[in-house]
Order: sequence, then C-alpha cells, then structure tokens
Amino acid sequence: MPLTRLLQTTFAVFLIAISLIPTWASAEKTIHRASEGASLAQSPQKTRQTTEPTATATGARTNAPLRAAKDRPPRRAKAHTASPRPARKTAARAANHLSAASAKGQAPAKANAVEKARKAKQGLNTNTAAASAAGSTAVAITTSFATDTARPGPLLAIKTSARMPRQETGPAYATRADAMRFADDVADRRGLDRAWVRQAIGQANLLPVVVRLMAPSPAGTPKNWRAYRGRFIDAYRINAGTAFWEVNQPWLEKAEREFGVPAEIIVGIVGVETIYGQQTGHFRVMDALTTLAFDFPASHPRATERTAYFRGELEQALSLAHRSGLDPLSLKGSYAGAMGWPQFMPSSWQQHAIDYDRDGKVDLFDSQADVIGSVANYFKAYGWERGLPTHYPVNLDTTRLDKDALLAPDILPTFSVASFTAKGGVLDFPGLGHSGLLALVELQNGADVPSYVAGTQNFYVITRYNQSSYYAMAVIELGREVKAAMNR
Ligand SMILES: [Ca+2]
Repeated sequence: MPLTRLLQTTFAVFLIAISLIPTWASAEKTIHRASEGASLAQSPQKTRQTTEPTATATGARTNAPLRAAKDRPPRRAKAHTASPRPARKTAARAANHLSAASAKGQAPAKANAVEKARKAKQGLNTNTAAASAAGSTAVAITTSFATDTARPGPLLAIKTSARMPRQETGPAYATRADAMRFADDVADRRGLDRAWVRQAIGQANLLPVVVRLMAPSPAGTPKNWRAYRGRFIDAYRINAGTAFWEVNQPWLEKAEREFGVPAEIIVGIVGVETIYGQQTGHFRVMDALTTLAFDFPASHPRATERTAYFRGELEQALSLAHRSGLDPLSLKGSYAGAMGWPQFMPSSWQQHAIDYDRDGKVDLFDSQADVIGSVANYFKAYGWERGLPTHYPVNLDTTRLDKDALLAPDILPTFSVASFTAKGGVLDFPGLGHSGLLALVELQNGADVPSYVAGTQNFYVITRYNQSSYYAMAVIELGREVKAAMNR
C-alpha cells in the first residue's frame, strides 16, 4: 500500500503546516514589535533592557542597603505611593491638563530641538558647578531610568523621545590611547576594576552632534531675553507646571518648610529643565561625557577648563554606576550628560540628590518627591536664604550712572544698597530695605533697550544650577506664572 501511505503522509504534513500558520504569524508579529522597539529606543541595548533583567540584581547584591528596583511597583501605582495621597480629583485634573497639552502633537519634540539649541547657545547646564571631587554620599539609582528615560514619568503620559532621530555615532573610544589611559587612572584612583572601566569608556561612541552642540555661539550673536523667555514660558509649560504642583503639593510644602526654597522656584527649575520629566534626554551618558571629555570643541574659548570638567563628570558617572551596580552604558541623559527630571550632572547626583520619599533609593527619574527634595537640597547647599526675594525691580539714574562698575561683577552680589544707589541703581521698597548685597543683572533684548533687575544672593544661587542670568530669570518667571495659574 505505498500509495495510500504516501497520501496519508502528505495529508499529515499538510495538517501540520496548517497548524503552524498562527505560530508563524505570531512569531513574525513579535519580531516586528521587537524591531519597532529597537527603532523607538534608538539602541539595541535598550531593546535588550526591556526584555532582560538589568543590573538591578547586581546592585542589590553589591549594595545591600540600597535596594534596587526589581520589585518596583507599576509606574502609576508608584506615583500614588510617592506622593502623599494627592486627591483623586486633583490627579484627574492633572491628567487632563497634560492630555490637552499632548494634543499639541509635535510640540514636545519641537521644543526639545529648540532647547538643545538654546542650551548650546546659553551655556551648559552647570548644576555641578561645584567641585567635581569624589562624592562620598551613598547613592542608589534605580534601574528604571536606565531602561526608560525615554518613557514618560508617572504622571506625564507623553512620549517625546519616540520621535527622536537615530543618533549619528562615530568610532568607539576603545582605540583611543588617551581615553584608555584615563580609564586606567580612574580605575586606580577609585579602586575599580581596570577592565570594567576600560570597557565602559571603550564602548562609548564619539557623538558628532554633541561636539556641534558645544560649539560656541558665533561672535556678536545678540542675546534676547524676550525671545529666550518665550521659549520657556508658554501655556503648554504652565499647564504642565500646574499639574506637577497640584500632584506634588505636599512634597513642595515639605521642601519649602525644610530647606526654605519656595515651591515656585522648584517648579520653575523642573519646568525649564525637562518640562516636568518629558525631556530627560535620550543620549547615552557615557557617549556624551566621553565625547566631551576627549573631543570637546577646541574652538571653544574655555575648552581646557571644560575638558577637565567633563573628565571629572565622566569619572563621577562611572563611580555612580559602580555604586549602584549598573552598567554605565545604560545611563541616559542630555547631550551634556545631565540626568533625570532636574537634569543633575553625575557629580550633583552624587553630592546633592536625596531619597526624599525614603523608599531606599535616590531616583530622579521616577520619584517626583526625590526630584523636589534634591533640587531644594541643591539650592540650600549653594546658599539659598529662606525668605529672601530673588530680585528687585530697578531703574537707572543716568545722571549718576556708573554702569560699567555695576556690571563688572556680573551676577555676583557685590553692592550694598547704599553703594548700588550711589552708582545709579534706583531701588524702591522693598529693595531699599534689603540688608544684603546686590548685583545689577542686565538682560539684553536684541536691538531694544535691555531689561534690568537687582539680583540678590538667591538669584545668584539659581545661577549655580546653570550659569546664566537668562536661565535664572526664566526659572523665576515660569515659577511665578505657574503659581499665578494655580491661584486662578
Ligand atoms: Ca526615593
């Protein structure tokens, strides 16, 4: 009966083939999703992180007190535990604010491009202006940010980085003798494994876009406060700010009570930095910092100083990753290596970030409480004075004005009220009653007449976050606008 057997065999094969079709289809779908994920995440590593356990477990093992995030609750659940019970109605209102904002479509991506250009022109975020000396604070970064800096924060359901283009990358630094020498130095200095440090730096890629963004602005580029202000203070950011404030009011009040830093200043910082967690950066921190440490644009007037700074930050990033049991290459941030909602540089994270919600880890990516506490702690460390205004209105009396003298110290408060007045600064109350020192802050308006304010110590402290009076004023005014919107 060979023919019958042949027919039976053929039929059986046919049945098996039919039964496999759904499996093939399913497998194909899975593959499609995986490749889509890679595309969205911009790096194969990121795709791996979404499917594999990360270095979390290592962190838990090597740093027992610093619990890792493997048992991290779902994002939304965490949002509620992180904040001391925001009212349901408030949270819903916050979500509505953001839904309305997200309906603007491309706005976040567009804003991101503008912000990058802005930061390139206005100078680097220097929230680590402090010495980059080794921090000794125990730090745990949750692994969550390593896998999803691109994802929205707990209460901000807007994906922005999905639209980011794939980065142009140059060669890896493994072949660069200077980078490998540095790796050995860092390893020896900090007692780290040479191979581990070499691998971390060696796998970092030169990012040409980072070099371009660091290039100095063309000489003679007029500054324009009104244009600058317009980039940061608009309905979209104010709405996101009120949502952030409403949800985090208890934490903001606690921080104000404990550190003396008003809620509106913290709200202003987080808004200007990342639009409340929407733009925490999609660069691998190792790529950004290694590029800036070894290929900082030589045309920059402070190239030597900046190179030293970024080498310090690179070392801090390695230290931070090691302490947390993380793969340094998994850290994501801005093109300058700043991370999380408040865009802390690695040394700032080491020195000033705190576990404000006391869940055992410092998390500036997923804990808004930690973000708030850390920003307040940063300002206090740089000399924030409780109750002191950031600035006063000022007019200039041209009959006795010595503007050169008043502008010479730049934003460093230098003049007593008497001295300030003698040089032509005209204050009103409450400025006239100010007991500390003042700085004349000039904000240019392109071809128009500049704006002036009398900056206090607290204005100066804001510039320790980013050394720009335009930045400080944007933070102050965004905070004020959000506060006004809260009271409407
Ligand atoms: Ca925490």
